[in-house]
Amino acid sequence: MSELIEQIAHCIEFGKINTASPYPPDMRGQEGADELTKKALEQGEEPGKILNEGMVAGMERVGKKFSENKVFVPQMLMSAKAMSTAMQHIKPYFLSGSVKRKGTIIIGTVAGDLHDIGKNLVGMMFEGAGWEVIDLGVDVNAEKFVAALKEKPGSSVGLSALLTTTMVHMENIVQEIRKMDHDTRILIGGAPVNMEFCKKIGADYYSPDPQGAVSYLNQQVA
Ligand code: B1M
Repeated sequence: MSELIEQIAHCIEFGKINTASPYPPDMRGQEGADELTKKALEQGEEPGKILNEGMVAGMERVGKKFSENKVFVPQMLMSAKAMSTAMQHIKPYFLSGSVKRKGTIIIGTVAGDLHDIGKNLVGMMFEGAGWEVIDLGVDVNAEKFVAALKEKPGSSVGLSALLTTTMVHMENIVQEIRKMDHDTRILIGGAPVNMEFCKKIGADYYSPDPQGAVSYLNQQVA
């Protein structure tokens, strides 16, 4: 891995957003995820590599430390802020610019859950693959998904959950959507869910990553 990508992972892990950010104190005055990501792109590093080996890797490290009680919610928040700031630089590389859309996908992080980084990546990849994306944000309940579907009938739906306590809300959301339109394609993703859970709640497809979700829907409309 290039040194620059490792530095990006380090900044995400320790929540170093940019040079101006005083946090963490021992990195004061140093470049953060913001400047380093820009620099990596300028030096020709591949955006997918920066994302997966830099940003996502840094996030995994902070998650592991949180599990081990070595860091707490404020540190995770700083890491999340560093990651979303850096993502702004790589986003344009994932957007196709094509005007003809393959269809619409309504995405959201389910009720009770505020984790949006994975969901945002999913949205970004779909946009890049030529889909219109309606992003309902975080903490989205069944009513909001159904209302969005009524506004845009025929759309597919993508649900994200990062907590074992919120993945259970997916079932209710799937049921309410099916009541309205039985044929809506519903995809789920997020760390605690899997294909078995997907089948159990009556969703159509589970993907561990955004690319898998995009490939699935692309195949459905091909
Ligand atoms: Co939270 N958090 N968090 N957190 N957090 C986790 C998820 C946790 C695993 C940490 C840990 O214990 N190791 C743990 C969950 C345990 C569990 O339920 N099994 C946890 C916890 C416990 C909590 C709180 C309860 C902590 C507390 O308050 N005591 C709290 C809950 C708040 C709430 O939601 N109501 C909380 C809060 C937060 C912050 C707000 C501080 C922050 C989120 C900020 C934000 O998102 N804007 C945060 C963070 C950053 C994390 C970790 C460290 C990183 C999550 C992340 O962004 N990963 C996380 C630990 C970890 O994941 N290692 C953790 C990077 C992202 C790219 O990956 O979101 O998995 P991910 O998305 C992936 C795939 O899952 C997939 O594609 C993405 C790219 O590969 N994917 C899909 C996701 N959705 C998809 C949908 C698809 C397809 C693929 O199709 C539709």
